[in-house]
Amino acid sequence: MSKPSILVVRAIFPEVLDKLAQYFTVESNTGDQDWEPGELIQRLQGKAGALTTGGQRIDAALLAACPQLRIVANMAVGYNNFDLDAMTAAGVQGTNTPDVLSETTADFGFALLMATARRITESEHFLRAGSWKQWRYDMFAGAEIHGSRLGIIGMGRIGQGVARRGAHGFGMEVVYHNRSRLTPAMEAECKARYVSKDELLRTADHVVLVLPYTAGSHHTIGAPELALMKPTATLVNIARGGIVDDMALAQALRERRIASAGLDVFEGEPKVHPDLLALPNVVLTPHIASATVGTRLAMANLAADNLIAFFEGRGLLTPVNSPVF
Ligand code: 8YV
Repeated sequence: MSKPSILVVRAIFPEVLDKLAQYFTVESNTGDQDWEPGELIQRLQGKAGALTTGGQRIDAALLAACPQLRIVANMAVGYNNFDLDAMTAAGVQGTNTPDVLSETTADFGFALLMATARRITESEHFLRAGSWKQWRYDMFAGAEIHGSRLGIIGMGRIGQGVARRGAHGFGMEVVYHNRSRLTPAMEAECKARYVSKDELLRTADHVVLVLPYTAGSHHTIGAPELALMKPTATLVNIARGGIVDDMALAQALRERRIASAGLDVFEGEPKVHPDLLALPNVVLTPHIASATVGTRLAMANLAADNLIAFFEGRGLLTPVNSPVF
């Protein structure tokens, strides 16, 4: 029997491509440049499966043009690049890569929080520029981490990881806001207390965003929310671009209405709002929260294993919809 054909839309680990080649006829993106939607559609012709990396929109127009497509395995936990209703209606399975990246991403969230509150990159730029001439009592004096109040919006697996680090590692008082409350046992494990979004924004010393991007979470943090925050507060976004109104944030940072921000994700990335690039009190990283070798390999393997399971007719590991076939 001939192997099903699949498309791998960006470069991934060679060993994962080798594994896929045992089960499929694989076309991969050897140039590793993002394909325009038209080229993606053209390359998907005759493909029954695709491995995507989160940046490729799978919508009704693409699905209509690719009737042979049966499964799209996203190498990302977030799947806002999927029009899930359109996929389900078209009978196309979607999968993602939860769990394998949670702790690594929580580590990064904490690293970004610390770099931002303690002004690490700003002070490094100062040093590299040769500007360090003498000690000064308030030189790069930042905000306290230990003993401060950490507010987490979005309390899934990654949010809980950030909470545990803050509460157990740094003695922070953790408050959170989420669509649904955690069970009392989970709240106890994270030492986290549920509060309203307004209370969180008004009282937290540091706010970390870890919620999924949906139409409902667009601009969760805009000018009105920034106005509620303490002028000494830090804002960290490791979730998705679009959850923060980047223009409103740049204005708040410029006017010192909040102290600083750490951003790993941006509206319209890889473009970054030029106002953010011009500010000293923001730490900017290129969407690397899950980027350790081990975690990225685990993500690629999980996406590949979903494809293999699907075509072998076995249960999917991490499905995100239930189309009727
Ligand atoms: C991915 C992420 O690296 O998993 C996610 O949702 O944001 C990252 O871990 C990214 O989506 C790849 O495009």
